[in-house]
Amino acid sequence: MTQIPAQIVYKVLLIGDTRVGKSCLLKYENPPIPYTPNLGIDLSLKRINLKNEQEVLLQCWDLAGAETFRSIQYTYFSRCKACLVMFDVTSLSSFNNVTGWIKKISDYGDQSNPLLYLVGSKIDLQDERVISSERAGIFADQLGLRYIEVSSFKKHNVKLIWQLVAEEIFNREEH
Ligand SMILES: Nc1nc2c(ncn2[C@@H]2O[C@H](COP(=O)(O)OP(=O)(O)OP(=O)(O)O)[C@@H](O)[C@H]2O)c(=O)[nH]1
Ligand SMILES: [Mg+2]
Repeated sequence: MTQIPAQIVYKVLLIGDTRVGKSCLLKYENPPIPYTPNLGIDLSLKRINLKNEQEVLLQCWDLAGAETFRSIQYTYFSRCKACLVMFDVTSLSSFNNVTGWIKKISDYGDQSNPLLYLVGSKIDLQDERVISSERAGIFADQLGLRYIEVSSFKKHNVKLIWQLVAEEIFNREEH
């Protein structure tokens, strides 16, 4: 029988334009209010119990979306098992910039071939929404990404997304 190590650590990258809500998704239990921009990079650890009772640790790298910090970003793309590209459903520009973020994964990434997710944020702001679920879903399908919508404020899918990421990475790894 194959032995599974007691603790497994997976590197996960969270990217997207500034203010789309990356840090709030990572800190959904206690979102930073008022807005505090990342200055470079932030690291959060998430302990996840898989359905098979295996415990894994997600090492989540939260990259600043602001232009100023883009020169240091490329160093963080290597060896990640999953990459979440986030846009804000109320911001057309953040959606349009998703393609550029995905390009960075292929430009800066190594051969780790991470699982890719498109994450639509702030779905609590229904009246301000400019990107529909359908549009984002079709776009994600075309690029071969999984699509998931979240609201850190309403705690919608915020726990599930990390569970899903951990389960899918684990299932893809060889044990
Ligand atoms: N309505 C709503 N606002 C949100 C949600 N998540 C985050 N915000 C707000 O969006 C703004 C940006 O959130 P952050 O999580 O700091 O954004 P970020 O993507 O980490 O930004 P950078 O660190 O600059 O790259 C803040 O004012 C948050 O309060 C959400 O689910 N709903
Ligand atoms: Mg941030």
